[in-house]
Amino acid sequence: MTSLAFERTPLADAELVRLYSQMTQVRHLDTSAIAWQRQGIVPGYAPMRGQEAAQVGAVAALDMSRDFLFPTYREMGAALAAGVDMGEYMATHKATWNGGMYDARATRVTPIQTVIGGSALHAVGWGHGQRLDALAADADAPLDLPVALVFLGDGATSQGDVHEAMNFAGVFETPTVFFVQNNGWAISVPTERQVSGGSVAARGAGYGIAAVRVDGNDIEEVVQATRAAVAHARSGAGPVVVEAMTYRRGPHSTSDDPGRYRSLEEERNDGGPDPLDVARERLLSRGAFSTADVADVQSAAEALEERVRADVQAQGPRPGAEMFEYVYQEMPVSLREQAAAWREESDHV
Ligand SMILES: Cc1ncc(C[n+]2csc(CCOP(=O)(O)OP(=O)(O)O)c2C)c(N)n1
Repeated sequence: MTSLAFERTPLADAELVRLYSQMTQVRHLDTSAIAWQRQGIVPGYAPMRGQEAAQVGAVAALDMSRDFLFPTYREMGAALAAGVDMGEYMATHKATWNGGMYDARATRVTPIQTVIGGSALHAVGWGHGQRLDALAADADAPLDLPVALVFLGDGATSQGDVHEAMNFAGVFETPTVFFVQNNGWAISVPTERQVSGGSVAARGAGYGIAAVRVDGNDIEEVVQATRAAVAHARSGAGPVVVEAMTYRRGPHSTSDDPGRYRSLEEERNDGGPDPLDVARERLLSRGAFSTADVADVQSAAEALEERVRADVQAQGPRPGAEMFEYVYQEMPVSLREQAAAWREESDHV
């Protein structure tokens, strides 16, 4: 494996404060979203407790004015860090055909993807286009490419789509960062039952692409490694696999019962240090933060959650006719016929 080197120097205090604040908001929203599901505000949700440092840290390494993010259904923290409005994002979990209500083009965050591994191909295709555009503009200029960062789970790396994506990313040297959150599980299947070859990062060698494995509970390590990966991809040196070792500290989704495949004791022992505790202890021990600052960050997170809950509750159902819109730029005849038939049938409902 070509192992990607990265700096292990600490982040500046102000940056760590900013990232800790984001992680606290994410933790609070995540915990609340599970309660919202129980209260019937959203029909379902995919919790991400334990993955805050991985997601917030990965996005901190990007330039959201020109890079693009390809999330899965578990990337609420990444969306928040990328500046997506959380009311519009949480609409994603209201089970409408629109997905979320946020604007993918303006935010540079694609709609969430529940087809496991599917977005790896989209990210590689987008990046390939960026490279071709840059070469067409000036073939001799040093490359300074927009980068696609695609989030994957460890389970997703068992999918054919991901092998195709990594292979062609390597062949075409696309500016793609495959950011794999290895949270230990693919629903009820542990990593060791579905990833062959020792690690996900080891896959890089087979595709001739650089790879690195990092402690996903340590935000500073995640940021520094992902910055190195983004710089590598931006310069035209090709894709990178970043494997962030995390742990999914709760159920796979609000309809999963993890008690059927792991014990509470295993959950406690295997989780590793809580990423929020790691960041907070570091700030306190450096003297960059007081306990009063911790309380202020928590109050800001609570205020954000109240605003987002009010926004989500205020969103009514979407008009049925919308399901035919936004699919094609020009609606084909067959779809127009379906829309007409649907309208006729639903007229008397
Ligand atoms: C193509 C496809 N196959 C199967 C599924 C069903 N499925 C939903 S989540 C999941 C496991 C994903 O695990 P991982 O990639 O590790 O991500 P995590 O959920 O742990 O974040 C599967 C198999 C799916 N959504 N899409």
